[in-house]
Amino acid sequence: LAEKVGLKEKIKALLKQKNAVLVAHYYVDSDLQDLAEETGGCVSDSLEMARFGRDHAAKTLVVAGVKFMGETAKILSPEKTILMPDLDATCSLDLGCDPVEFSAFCDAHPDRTVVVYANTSAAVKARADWMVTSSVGLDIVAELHAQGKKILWAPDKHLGSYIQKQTGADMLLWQGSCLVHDEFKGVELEILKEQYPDAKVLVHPESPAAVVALADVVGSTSQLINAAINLEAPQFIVATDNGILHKMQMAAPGKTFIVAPTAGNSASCKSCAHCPWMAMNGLRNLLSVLETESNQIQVDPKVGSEAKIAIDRMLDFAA
Ligand code: CIZ
Ligand code: SF4
Repeated sequence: LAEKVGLKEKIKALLKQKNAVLVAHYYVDSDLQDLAEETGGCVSDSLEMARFGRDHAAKTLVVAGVKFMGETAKILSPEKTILMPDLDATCSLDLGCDPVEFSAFCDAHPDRTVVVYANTSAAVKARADWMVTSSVGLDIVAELHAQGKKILWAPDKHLGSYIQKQTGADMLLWQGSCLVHDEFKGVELEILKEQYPDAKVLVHPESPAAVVALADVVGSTSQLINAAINLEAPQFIVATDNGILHKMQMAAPGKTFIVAPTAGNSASCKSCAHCPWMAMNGLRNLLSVLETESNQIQVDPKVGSEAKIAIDRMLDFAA
């Protein structure tokens, strides 16, 4: 504990000294979330992280999250220095959508509007017409569908088929998935619901359809946190990365939050459902990148300016 306090104090001093701000995702370690909040940074989902970083006056952004979040920050603010605690922190959706294969897929379907999820590389975003996050993806696809457009969607198949069902849009889906959300199980969730009949079920739409079907609320991380605050219930079963429980518990202290079951057992498991790449962010490597300014995110300027068109479309839509 004393070591933790010491690390936090050093990080706080360096953030100030270097005119840097810490932007953290809800899925990273609670110490990093608290630090971001205490130092005037932000703890949020990928949409709000992107906006906050772009609009903040700091010259250096430290992004505690995964690679696509650092890249998006760099694309929106090429003049800023973007640091990340570990450059190997990536995402199974990003890894599962190779830019060359993706580009060929787009070339094979030139009649479709290309909509990609934020969890992709800069090169994939550069090939897209729109980038969306889970908080606005449904509204954007609904709007494109109303305009008579056919969609090519990548990479998350569960989020894509959820949006397809909700909007009725014609969507061709890339077959990617998130290794954390893909593990939630419908049958086991039903059994857990029987044990907690008063609980409300909050589900991120990267989860399989059988899990989404049991939800009281389906939404992005921010939307699920709002539901945890606003819905009347003693318990909540939560199907998303367990990092989010920290924020939920702080925002709704009287309520109990339970992680939805994964991998073939009906009990919830607090250490399950945690992204191994989000977990690579810690106090030690955060301090080290602030000291050395190593681990700077770089994006090819041409790729970045093409990707920025797709990102700005979403930011303008969501404004
Ligand atoms: O699963 C993720 O990585 C999410 C939900 C990112 C985001 O949009 O905040
Ligand atoms: Fe990617 Fe899933 Fe990790 Fe989010 S939780 S960064 S979607 S692997």
